[in-house]
Amino acid sequence: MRFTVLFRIPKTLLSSHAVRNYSEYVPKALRSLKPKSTRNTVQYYVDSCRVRTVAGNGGDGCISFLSVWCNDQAGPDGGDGGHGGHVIFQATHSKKSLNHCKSVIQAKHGEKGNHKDCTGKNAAHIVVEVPLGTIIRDSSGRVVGDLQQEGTMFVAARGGCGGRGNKFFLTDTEQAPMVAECGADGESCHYSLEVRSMAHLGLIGFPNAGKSTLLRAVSRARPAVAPYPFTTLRPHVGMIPYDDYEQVAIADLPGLIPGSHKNYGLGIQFLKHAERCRGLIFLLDGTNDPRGQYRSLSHELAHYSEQLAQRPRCVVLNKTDVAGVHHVLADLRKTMDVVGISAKTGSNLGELLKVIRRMYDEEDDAVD
Ligand SMILES: Nc1nc2c(ncn2[C@@H]2O[C@H](COP(=O)(O)OP(=O)(O)O)[C@@H](O)[C@H]2O)c(=O)[nH]1
Ligand SMILES: [Mg+2]
Repeated sequence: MRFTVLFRIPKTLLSSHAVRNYSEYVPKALRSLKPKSTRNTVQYYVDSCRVRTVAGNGGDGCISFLSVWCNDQAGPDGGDGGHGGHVIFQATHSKKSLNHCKSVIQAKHGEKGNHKDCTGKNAAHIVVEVPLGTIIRDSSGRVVGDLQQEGTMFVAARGGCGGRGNKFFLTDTEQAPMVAECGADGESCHYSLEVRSMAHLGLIGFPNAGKSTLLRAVSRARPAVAPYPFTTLRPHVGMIPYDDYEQVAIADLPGLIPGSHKNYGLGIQFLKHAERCRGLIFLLDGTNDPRGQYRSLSHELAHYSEQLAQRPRCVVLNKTDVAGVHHVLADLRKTMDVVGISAKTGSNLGELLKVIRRMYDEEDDAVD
């Protein structure tokens, strides 16, 4: 007796072994059909900008007379206008740059007053968050605000007051006042904002000295590290915790190269972040003429600001793990106090942390 097969074998089963003989069949690479994004993903670090702040105008008061079915002349009922919104800068630690600041910041106008004594709505204030340590200058360059503490506010433009409606002008002698106030104009001001990182000590050194590596080794900050100059494109601040619950903030200030004061490389734009530091740590690369580096760094600093060059400093020689650097260290120690460390392997970091703490305490006493 013969049976006929009544079902079909699925193609996928058929192809499982017979076709997948890899000596003949080479799988085809799939090409992604989705086009690459054309969005510009480069992010710039903005630490200074000019803004125009325009506050809202106040709403006008209303002229109106109430008339109801049993009383045609029920008196004036024009409401007051609402107040215009302010523009306010507020310091917060959650912002690190001024990238988000628009060039014109405009608050809304207050609403007009209405009949039946309806007061116009006040406009909401616009609060722009800026990083801690933002300095605000007016158009003449005078410092008008310095936001150093969390939550500190600066009213950059005051909103106009709302005008009063004709109900306000009702008196015994004037029962039908045909007068109401216009809302006042909001202020319009120009400011320049500038961020200066808030750190106790600043790390200064030429590219590849190991500033970012050191900051990563002693704190939880994560600046990029690579063996080429300008890896770090913005200042990073790291906190070093001590066992008496004191924290010392250290800033990695990038972009300094010989000739920076003549605007070579990134120029000295980031050195202004060092102005708030109480002390400076000179980080020298032990493999590349540290004495020359120290001289050159002092020269750049003196050209930027005499005051900054006078700040307390400590000299640190990095890369002591590389052969021969110990001799360089011994040679340097003949003329100045130097701490030798290796940021990469973490050797002698304890000594450096002690020096940092001593510098911090001395400056703390000086400030008090
Ligand atoms: N051998 C050695 N290499 C280091 C040390 N510290 C940093 N480096 C290397 O130096 C290069 C530059 O470091 P980086 O931290 O980016 O320097 P920055 O430009 O000063 O921030 C990197 O390749 C690091 O791995 C160190 O203590 N020993
Ligand atoms: Mg770096």
